[in-house]
Amino acid sequence: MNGAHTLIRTLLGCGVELCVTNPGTSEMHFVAALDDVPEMRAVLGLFEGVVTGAADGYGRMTRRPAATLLHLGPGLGNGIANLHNARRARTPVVNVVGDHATHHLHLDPPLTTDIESLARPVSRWVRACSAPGSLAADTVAAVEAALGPPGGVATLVVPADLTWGEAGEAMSARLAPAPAPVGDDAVQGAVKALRSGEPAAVLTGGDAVQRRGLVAAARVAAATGARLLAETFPARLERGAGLPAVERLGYLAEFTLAQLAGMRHLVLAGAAAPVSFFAYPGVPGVLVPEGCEVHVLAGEGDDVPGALEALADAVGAPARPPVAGATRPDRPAGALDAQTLAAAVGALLPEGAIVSDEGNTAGIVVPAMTAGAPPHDWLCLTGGAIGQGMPVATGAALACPDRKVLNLQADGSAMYTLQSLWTQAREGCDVTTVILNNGSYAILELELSRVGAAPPGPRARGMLDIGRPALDFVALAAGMGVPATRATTAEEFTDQLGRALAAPGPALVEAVLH
Ligand SMILES: Cc1ncc(C[n+]2csc(CCOP(=O)(O)OP(=O)(O)O)c2C)c(N)n1
Ligand SMILES: [Mg+2]
Repeated sequence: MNGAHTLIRTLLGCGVELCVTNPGTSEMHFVAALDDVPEMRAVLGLFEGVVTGAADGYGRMTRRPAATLLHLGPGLGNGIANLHNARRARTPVVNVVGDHATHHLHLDPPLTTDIESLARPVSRWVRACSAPGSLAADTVAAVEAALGPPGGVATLVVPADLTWGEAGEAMSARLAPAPAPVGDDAVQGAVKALRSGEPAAVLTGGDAVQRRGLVAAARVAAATGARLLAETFPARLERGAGLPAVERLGYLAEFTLAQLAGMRHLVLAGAAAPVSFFAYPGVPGVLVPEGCEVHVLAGEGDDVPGALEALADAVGAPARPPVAGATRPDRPAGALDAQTLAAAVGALLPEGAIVSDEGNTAGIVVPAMTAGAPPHDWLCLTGGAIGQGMPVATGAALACPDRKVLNLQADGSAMYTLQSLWTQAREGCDVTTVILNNGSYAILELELSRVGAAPPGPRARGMLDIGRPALDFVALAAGMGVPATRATTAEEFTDQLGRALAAPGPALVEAVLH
């Protein structure tokens, strides 16, 4: 038993059962030890953004961390965008980064870099193991830090010599840190605001947008007439027929301003007060309207569903709130565009599906068209760093092998972490990927005009056009072992989506949009 065994067995002893890896020479003892510890599932990603995004998707669904295994600073650097999204999603992740052996580091060999500085902005906890005797305790501390409410990325840097030498016994710990209960002051403050008779809204986020929190928030809304809202990009939203419907704030500042217009009270439950994603000339950054008072019912790390239940009881709310009815759009016909694509998804979304949504502009109407579909989960682009959808879909499928994962995937964002398909094929992940192929960075065409830049000339347009040459997603998927078809009409798309959803295992449908 060497340090690698100690590390892996301690992870297992703390409930970490999946390790998503992209290893290098400094992680070879970890890799070798995997054969001795078959209880640890090990999954290979062919790029670190796949690894970190898959850990995020897994953690969003299980609320238990997966471990990563990354190769020194450059490997971590490649994985940072999706660690950023995981941080914004408050997902527990144990981010294991290998380093050179302690006695080798001072030679400054080519792969040497400042790993901790790279890790810090995306991690709530960073520790470099420095002694074999503390490897097990450091690993327990990493899992504890990842799980600490509301959850986050804990980075453990492990020098190679600690994995090949003796590091003592593995440890185990039952870690289930509880969120902090919310004080009565906060509840009473919200009661007062919601009973004021003035227009009010409850803005939910974090774990307030899963069943328990949503039911409580909808009870509050039913009792007080407050508007029920959710943050723009929730990490995991439970929705569909039988669940309370919640309106998400819009991505564009103007939309959010319109949604909040006239509000005098905004009660925050697990969400931050809304701000604009970007600054635009003449558009405010803070999106809380003037004259609207913000009341924090429960914040990050608090027991948000518990606080909402206390609030619901305090306002004498009915036990059962109104819920979304079961309705589906008809199967669409005609041209394949954002509208008909959304109708097809609404007509076919299976019960219990997990939707990894990186549909971007072309996916904008899918939420409305699936509001009455059977209950499902919706995973959003929490941190705005694109290239999340395919890895998160992969991790969600690893977490929930008995559920169908539907990845709504815009073409430009797909090209960041397309290698996810290979992992899906190798692991038999039950993921249907829909590529929304509009041949463009369409959102940036819109943003270009919104920021007040000069009208685009041919060179500027060339930076936003990804249709020259046209990407062939059917061929790209086939090249990674995922069966794929291409649809150019609504009828073709609906047929192909139905077939992909009916068959187990990975499949891809390329929707060529008009
Ligand atoms: C990591 C990262 N790089 C770049 C961007 C800037 N960016 C935002 S949207 C976008 C293009 C999205 O294109 P696509 O996924 O095809 O969606 P569409 O806009 O066409 O709906 C880019 C490059 C980003 N948000 N994150
Ligand atoms: Mg696009």
